[in-house]
Amino acid sequence: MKSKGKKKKAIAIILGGGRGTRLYPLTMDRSKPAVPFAGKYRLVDIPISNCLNSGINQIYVLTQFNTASLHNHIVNTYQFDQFSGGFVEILAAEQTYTSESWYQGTADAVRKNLKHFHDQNADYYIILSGDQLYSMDFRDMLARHIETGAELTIAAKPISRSEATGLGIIGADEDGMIKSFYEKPASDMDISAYRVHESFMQKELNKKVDASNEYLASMGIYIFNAKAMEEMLNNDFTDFGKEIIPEVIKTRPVAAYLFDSFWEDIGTIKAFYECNLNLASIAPQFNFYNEEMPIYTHRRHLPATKMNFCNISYSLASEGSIITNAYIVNSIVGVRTIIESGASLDGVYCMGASHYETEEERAENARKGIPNIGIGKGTIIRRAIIDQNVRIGDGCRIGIDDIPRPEGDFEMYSIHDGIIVINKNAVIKSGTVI
Ligand code: ADQ
Ligand code: ADP
Repeated sequence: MKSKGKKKKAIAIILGGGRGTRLYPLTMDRSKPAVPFAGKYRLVDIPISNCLNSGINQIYVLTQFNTASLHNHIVNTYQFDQFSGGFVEILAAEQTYTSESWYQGTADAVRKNLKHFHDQNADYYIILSGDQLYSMDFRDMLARHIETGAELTIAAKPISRSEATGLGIIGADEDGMIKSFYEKPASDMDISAYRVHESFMQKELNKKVDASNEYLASMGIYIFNAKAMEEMLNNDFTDFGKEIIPEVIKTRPVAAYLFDSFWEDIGTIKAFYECNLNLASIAPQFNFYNEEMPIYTHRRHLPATKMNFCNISYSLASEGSIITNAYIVNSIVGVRTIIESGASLDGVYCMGASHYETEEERAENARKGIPNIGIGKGTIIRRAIIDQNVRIGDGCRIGIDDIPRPEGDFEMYSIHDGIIVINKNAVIKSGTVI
């Protein structure tokens, strides 16, 4: 029998975050991939689900430190049968905040783990960001990577000039081969030389170029030929966007893969907050209801949410919650959230709780004078993120009164871009005004 040769193999490497300063304080006690998202998911569920939906089941998650919540989530959620060869493995730089051996950047994180990847004997490495919301079949991107003969393919989203500032801008020729690249141009910089080729846009997306789509942004999603990537990392460069890409396009074939569906970087408090709340709107930009591209998460075996005398609209309620006589609008109620009578939420992402308190624990809380986990009676909250296991007492007013709210990190909460973030496990006494 004639051999067909070795089947080509791709493995995925998810960049799980640097020091996590942009999502602080959500990353104070946990690594970024474990940040709760959309009421019942964790951020890492998005890239992992995209991989699984694309037939890729060998997945590494690179993170600075492996927190219990990330470990539990991965171990409890992603289980593969022994014949599939599938795994999701966390590769953490260090367990502590003070170590010098932290990953210095995205390329450094990949380089420090090359041995693990090399041992997999893969043909392609798919590098993904850990803080983006999108749904993509990486097989399409891989097909383009193979068709163009590129050593590196970068997923590219057509954007307007005003969107270009925080992103890597790609200059491609009429065949979509990348000839220039500029990481995060200032808003007043002239980038007209990077304007997308009319014929490339027409051929790939069957669209005309106009002001809304005239530049191509790197989505931070890369497919490398395995051997080429190992060569490209054989230096001291620490970052893909800042150093590796601008360098390799000078000498190697690098292609752009156009992606024109919803894609959003959610790596800042503001973007994270807005993206979450958008999911609760009437016509969300991201479709969680697509059965062909499901987003997977931990099966918790929780009861359905109970609602008594509630007025709830433009909101999502995750399983296992108990909501009594509450007014909730433009909000997400995360798993196991207890909301007491008379509470009112507007523009709130409430992440919920990791467990229910027992009767004994609640009696103990009463003795100590601390609120139970959840949101107390008559408390009103607007424009806030409530992290997990937070105890908010009765009659609190958060984000309601016309008072000065300086930005910054405080003992129990932070304020970033006008969004109040109540820290994980925080205790907010009855009557507190923030
Ligand atoms: P940024 O997202 O700004 O730009 P970066 O901060 O390098 O780039 O983060 C990329 C991903 O890697 C993120 O998911 C981040 O959490 C993770 N990451 C960062 N440092 C890490 C580290 N030390 N260890 C592990 N993971 C780490 C990039 C590209 C741009 C592109 C945007 C698209 O550089 O060209 O336009 O992504 O969002
Ligand atoms: P989820 O299962 O909803 O994703 P987490 O992974 O954050 O939530 O946490 C669930 C875990 O919380 C449980 O598996 C359990 O180990 C832990 N847990 C249970 N009771 C407590 C408790 N009293 N305090 C802290 N953590 C608890």
